[in-house]
Amino acid sequence: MASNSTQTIVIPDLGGAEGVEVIEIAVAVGDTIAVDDELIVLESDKASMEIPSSHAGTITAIHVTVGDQVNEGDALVELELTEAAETGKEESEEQAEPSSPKQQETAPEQSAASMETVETVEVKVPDIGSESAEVIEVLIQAGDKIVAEDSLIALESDKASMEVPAPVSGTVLEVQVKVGDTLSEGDVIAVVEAHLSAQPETQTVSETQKPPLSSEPQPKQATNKPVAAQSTTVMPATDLKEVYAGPAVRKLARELGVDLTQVRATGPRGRLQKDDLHNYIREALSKAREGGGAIPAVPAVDFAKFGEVELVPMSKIDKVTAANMQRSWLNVPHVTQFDEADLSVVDQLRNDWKAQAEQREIKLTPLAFLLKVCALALLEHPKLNSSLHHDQEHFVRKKYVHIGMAVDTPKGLMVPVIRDVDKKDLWQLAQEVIELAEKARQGKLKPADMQGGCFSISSLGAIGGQGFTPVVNTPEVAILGVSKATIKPLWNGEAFMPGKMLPLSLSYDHRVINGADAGRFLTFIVDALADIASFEKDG
Ligand code: CAO
Repeated sequence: MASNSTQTIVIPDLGGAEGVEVIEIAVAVGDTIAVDDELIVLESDKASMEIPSSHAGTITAIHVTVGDQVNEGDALVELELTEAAETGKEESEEQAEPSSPKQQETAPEQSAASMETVETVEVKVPDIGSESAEVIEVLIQAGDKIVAEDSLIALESDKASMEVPAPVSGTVLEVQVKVGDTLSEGDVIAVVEAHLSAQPETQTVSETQKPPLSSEPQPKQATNKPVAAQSTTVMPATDLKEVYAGPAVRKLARELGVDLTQVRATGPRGRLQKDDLHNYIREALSKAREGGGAIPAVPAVDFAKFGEVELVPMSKIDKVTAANMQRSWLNVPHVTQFDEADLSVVDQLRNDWKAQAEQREIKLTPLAFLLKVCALALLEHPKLNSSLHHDQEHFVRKKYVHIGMAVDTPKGLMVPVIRDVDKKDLWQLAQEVIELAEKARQGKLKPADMQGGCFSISSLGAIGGQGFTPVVNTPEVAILGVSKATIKPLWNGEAFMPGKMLPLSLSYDHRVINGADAGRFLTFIVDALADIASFEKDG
């Protein structure tokens, strides 16, 4: 249970560093965090470190923003402590430091004498804030000339990575560690012939007389793996574990589905920053727009060279339709199946119900019958009433039957959805067709009116044509194209008789539906239209 007790978490000892920049904030107001969860990432020009929380609770305020320069003791976040955290800790509601490992003042001591002295120094692992850490990179070799603060090795514990800098300037005599070694505080990293002059080379040199024989440098903490290269642009890593990025960037990459190994880092020492991620996505999108990747771009043509032209702006609907059609066409392996249905019975019924239609003031077109039989077909063939789950490992079977109907409007193609088609009678369906088509043509459809479709019908029957291949309205998996019914001679076994034949085309997503499924589905529709009188007695 959450309690109302609050705690201000402040910036801990930063090893004497001042004005350290906040480069990432890994939490947001409302987040519930545990002890040791990362709060922010700080980065000076030399090192970066994650600041973990000393308490568990819910974040109610964040006092810093990216780019702030912070010092020890600055307020970081406000936490509303969870009950467990309160009882588990003795701390009052005073300010508390995060439980970050402290960076120690471990500067080498150096002679203030005027003559340069040469001493052999064992450089040891300093206090690294955890029991042990693995060597992930060795940046020196015997014979190297180093100056104080040069990085010697990079260590990584389960929480953080850090570079261990040289405490003195000199020549490396011997390196005693290799990548993969597990080191603890006090282990010898290297033996260095230290050159100690009267003029201190760095500000970390103290005033004492002699350098210690063993020297503990100060670790430079970094989130994840630091990269030795000093260049500002680093080639993408090949392994995600090799990517040098903080938790906030990793989280963002996960949310956006970006493979961080593909992203070029521009931060200090090859650190991946949020901007790198944004640039990567921007580039990918612009490549896609230009038809990058596998799709060759269509060359721009100056049509005016060949005659007079006029530029007509695309409506919003035109643009949305273009994007949807391209997405569907590129993603869905389309197959189209054709058949013809005998519309004689439908026509007969429409004729029989003429008086009723006039009385109800509803125009009963073949479309209402098609909606009805498609709903029956979807109930009978649930594979067609499904979508591919975005995990690509499941089909989503829908227990409802909502059917979209393509409507031609002055502003472009719109597809309003008729809900629960299976539960409505022909008159209700005909009424809804009229109402939705009217709403569409007047531009009065709301987004909700066009959502939730399971299947679509595109009827060009009143316009003409003998057949077409409609594009699946993905994530639906099939669409029925309806062309113009015409009178054709039908052989009844003895003679040719006139029949009104309706051309139908069923386009389907071959990832979800195979030819046999589609064949059975379309045959069901053809049969049901011929037999509609048996289950639609009076509409
Ligand atoms: N064959 C022959 N005649 C047909 C027919 C068909 N398949 N379908 C409809 N008709 C007839 C109707 O019976 C009506 O004739 P009567 O007035 O004599 O009864 C006439 O054509 C006009 O019908 P309608 O268009 O008013 O009504 P509808 O229910 O058939 O269609 C709607 C409604 C909204 C679907 C339609 O108006 C429309 O917009 N169609 C275009 C859809 C489209 O653009 N599809 C393409 C999408 S993919 O690019």
